[in-house]
Amino acid sequence: MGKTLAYKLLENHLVSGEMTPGEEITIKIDQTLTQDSTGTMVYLQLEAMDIDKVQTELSVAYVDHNTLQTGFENADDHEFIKSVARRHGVLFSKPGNGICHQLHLENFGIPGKTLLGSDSHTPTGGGIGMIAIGAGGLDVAMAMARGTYSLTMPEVYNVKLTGKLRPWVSAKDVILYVLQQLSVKGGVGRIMEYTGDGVANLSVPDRATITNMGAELGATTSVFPSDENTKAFMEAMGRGADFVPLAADADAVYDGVLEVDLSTLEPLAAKPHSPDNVDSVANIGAIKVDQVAIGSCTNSSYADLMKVAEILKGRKVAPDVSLVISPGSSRILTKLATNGALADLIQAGARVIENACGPCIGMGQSPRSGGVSLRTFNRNFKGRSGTKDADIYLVSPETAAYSAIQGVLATGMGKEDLQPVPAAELTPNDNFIVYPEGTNTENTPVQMGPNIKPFPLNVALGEELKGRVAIHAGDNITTDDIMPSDSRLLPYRSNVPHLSDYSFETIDTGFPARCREYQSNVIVGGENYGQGSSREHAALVPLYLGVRFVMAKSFARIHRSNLINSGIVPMVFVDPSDYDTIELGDTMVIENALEQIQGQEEIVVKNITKNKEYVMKPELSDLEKEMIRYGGKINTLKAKQ
Ligand code: MIC
Ligand code: SF4
Repeated sequence: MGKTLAYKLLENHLVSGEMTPGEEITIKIDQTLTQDSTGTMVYLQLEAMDIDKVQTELSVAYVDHNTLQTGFENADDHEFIKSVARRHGVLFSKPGNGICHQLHLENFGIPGKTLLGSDSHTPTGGGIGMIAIGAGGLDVAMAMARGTYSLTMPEVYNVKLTGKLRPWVSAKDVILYVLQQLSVKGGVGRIMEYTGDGVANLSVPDRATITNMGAELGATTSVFPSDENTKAFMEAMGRGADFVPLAADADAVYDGVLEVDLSTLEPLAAKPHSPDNVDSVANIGAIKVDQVAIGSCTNSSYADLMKVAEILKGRKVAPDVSLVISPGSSRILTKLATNGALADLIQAGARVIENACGPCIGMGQSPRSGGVSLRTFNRNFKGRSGTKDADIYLVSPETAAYSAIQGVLATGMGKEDLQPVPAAELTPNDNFIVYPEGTNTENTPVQMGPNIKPFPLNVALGEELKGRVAIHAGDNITTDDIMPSDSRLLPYRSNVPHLSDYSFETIDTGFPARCREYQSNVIVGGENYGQGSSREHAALVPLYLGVRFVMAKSFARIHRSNLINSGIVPMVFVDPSDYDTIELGDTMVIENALEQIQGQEEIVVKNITKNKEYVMKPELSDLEKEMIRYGGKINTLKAKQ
């Protein structure tokens, strides 16, 4: 029986465990990346582990999220990260260099290697045949300290591509189509592996757009083969020597398949407020647009921005539209500046902003109240733009640029020609990277600004776990709901006490006060609880607010791990209809908690208020049970030292 590419790459890195879906495996991690909004926590945790040099082949600390610097907080965080990076042999990418995932593809990614990143869109690296996985900060800190990562062996799901995209249809439409078919939980417990004749018709930036948004499917990661297009990309980045050809066996067997004929796809859009709420641009119709935002780790490549420049050249952004463009990297912006495309963008009326995440994470450029914003980004969760009542649509760069001119949602398909963008070499720019060179780097003093507060720690599991239901939430609750992020809050990513006042702000402003009143708390959620980002603040803030366990219909992968790393028990309803019988304020208790959680597959949670009993499954591996027992990962490490 032939092997899938994902299986081969994992097998090459296997340290322990059986490679059967659902079993826990430990793999060697070759590279790690962090970004600044999760990075401060990662490096605080790394410091707590008391190591000298990192154990990976390469670790990079990027600064791309918190670049507004409206006060001292962000700049202090940057200094902190830079000092710890130097101390432990980590490369530091200065703010302004670009977005971590784009930069990693350009500068450091290598086909066949493993990459663990403290950001959910780390699977962008799957575009060049890496096994690139997003994880919580503590897992990334551990990977730096030990060079390994443990995960549940996923199934490998095949997306088989045939045909060729038509002009005005792009990689973004491919992944929006997959999301429409499979939904935001369609990838949970899976690696999405792309194969078929159609693969050869997609460039690396196209593939990276698709693997990037595999995060929105909830997938563990996504991967493309490494082929002639990969070679061309690596050469254009000045790294031809790093190319390695990789593919699945011809007779590889998959756990499921979705066939996509690229030549039949049309321009699509994800409507508010979920990336899988997809319809065609034609069906949605010519809705009036207030803002168009082009960029993010999904669609800020050189090819994307050149398509945008071609569409805008010699034309004018509609009077009622604000068009904002954030290039993915310093290399890309340099190329646009030297070939004249930047002038075309500005001349048309575009606002070109810093090479960073920017509006994608609500760091500036919030749309007007009740406004409509078309974005080439990957998430359109309610409130994420910084404007609670704005309607965000996710679209391709082609659709975004054409709509910016028309002032309404529109595609140029069938109306205008659009030429493919020829590949171009992007001159390397090392001047934004600080290398940890020299002797005695381990003596570099750690720079801690006053905004950096210690992270909360749980306590060992007691005989009884008891708490009151502080929120009864619905399906697909995002980490943006649990711990919102925007220009007000992102500067406080190293200050959990401050963040705690805003938890669940978008859906229930009473949550923090209720938690403080009850003191010991329970969260109840629906399907896919904790989807979205890797931010462990969505676990650390509830921990700080006294949350002891979470009862849900199902969990998203990274958030579930973050809860366990914090010593909070995630549990799944055996009978999902139990969910409906629970109300806010109910008192829940797990008797003999230690014995039940450590020993049994199914445990009983008593609802004392309603006099009911619920059978729940914690579904914990042996390592996870240990973490719950000691009260989280850090406490486990300490206990076992
Ligand atoms: C996001 O896109 O939501 C983020 C901001 O990049 C997060 C990380 C974070 O919350 O810092 C992610 O995707 O993991
Ligand atoms: Fe940055 Fe947005 Fe990508 Fe997250 S999704 S890494 S905020 S660009």
